[in-house]
Amino acid sequence: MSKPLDGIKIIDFTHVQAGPSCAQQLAWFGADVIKVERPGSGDATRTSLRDIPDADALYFTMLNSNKRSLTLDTKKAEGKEVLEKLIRQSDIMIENFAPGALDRMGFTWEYIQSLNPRLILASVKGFSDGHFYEDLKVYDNVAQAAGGAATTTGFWDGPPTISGAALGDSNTGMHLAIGILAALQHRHLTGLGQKVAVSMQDAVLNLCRVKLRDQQRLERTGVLEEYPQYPHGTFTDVVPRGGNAGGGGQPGWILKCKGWENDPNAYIYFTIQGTAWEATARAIGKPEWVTDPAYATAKARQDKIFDIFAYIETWLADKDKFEAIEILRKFDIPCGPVLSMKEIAYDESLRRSKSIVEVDHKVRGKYLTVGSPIKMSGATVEITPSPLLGEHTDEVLAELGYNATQIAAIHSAAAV
Ligand code: CAO
Repeated sequence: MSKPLDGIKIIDFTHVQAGPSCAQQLAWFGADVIKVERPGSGDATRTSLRDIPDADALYFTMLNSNKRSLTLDTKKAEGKEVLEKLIRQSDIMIENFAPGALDRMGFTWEYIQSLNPRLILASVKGFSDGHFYEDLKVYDNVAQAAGGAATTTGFWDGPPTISGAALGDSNTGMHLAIGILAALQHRHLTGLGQKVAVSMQDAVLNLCRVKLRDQQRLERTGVLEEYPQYPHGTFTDVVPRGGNAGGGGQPGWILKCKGWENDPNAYIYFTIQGTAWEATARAIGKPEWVTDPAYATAKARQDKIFDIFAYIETWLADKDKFEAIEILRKFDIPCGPVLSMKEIAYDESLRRSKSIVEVDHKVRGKYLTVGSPIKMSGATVEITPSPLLGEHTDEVLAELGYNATQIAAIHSAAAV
């Protein structure tokens, strides 16, 4: 079966997570992705948080599947020449080095365009060009802090909190992939490549847009009715942390189920959907709340929403999270279990949908990784293991037209 990006060649000049996640997604769509790494060391994630001595760490293997690895010292003349050849023959180059690093290497946007005007150059930086902090090196958590995620995550009596989801990293990578695909389509129309840039701060902010909504509502009305602070607490002029409240106007919270005393994940997320109140009241054994004026409308329930959640927790006390969902799903109530990473790793549904797959790596053996979250009827994604450092160097150099003697010379120059 053909793949959407068959025939597209990508130079993956990225490292750590934000850039690699983007290039990996495009590899899953069928692009030929050549990861360019520094000889001897490669992407720092090959050795970060290793669980098996001398084997590429999971951090690397889970972000670099379906790629080939080419080692090149792009600060040396021999390496630069190879990179130039690659640029001439490729469709896309993705990079996420520190601000200015590519220019310092000699590969300015102007120079890249002169080598190949059809090439799309896609970059991740912490902050946008021209931003006050444009020169900063940035990892995920800084972007979460600067993009609105940290200030709005956690509880009102605790500090700003970082999400476990890589909002600054893989999320930025996915934004970049969208930009690249749009630029590819634009190239069909114009024949020209362009520069696509996504800052990690912007990518986080894009996911925090409802909090920017709330800032404006707060400034206009002084309160945010769906937040736990309303109506009993107080508001300042800044959007507060809302704990586990839902952001869409339907009250929701994380509720304890049977076993919560010993199991940190014995919880469900429960939403009291306005239109499902009758079903909700019946499901939790309070049919009288359907007609009782103190509970019948969302407005009437507002000042006692946490009493209602507390009651639902007493109803949940003899049901584990899966039993609770089995009951609630029959009433069409929007809800779901809090799943631990262990439950997710062994979840049969996720294995069936290939959202979690097992792959066999030459050195480390079998490991789990995520599959493509994007499913397409016209193409399937087979996840292949990540490459060893430089595994495809000779193969790629030969494809670029180098003969055995020239390849040997490139290797010895890199070793010096
Ligand atoms: N050959 C020769 N030199 C190479 C090379 C290669 N194949 N690959 C990289 N280098 C060089 C770079 O040119 C750079 O050299 P200079 O400092 O002399 O310009 C050097 O390696 C270090 O690159 P770096 O500054 O990007 O790496 P770092 O580990 O110091 O910083 C990071 C890492 C992620 C903080 C930084 O790259 C960054 O801010 N990137 C942009 C934002 C980003 O993507 N962050 C998310 C990372 S995922 O959490």
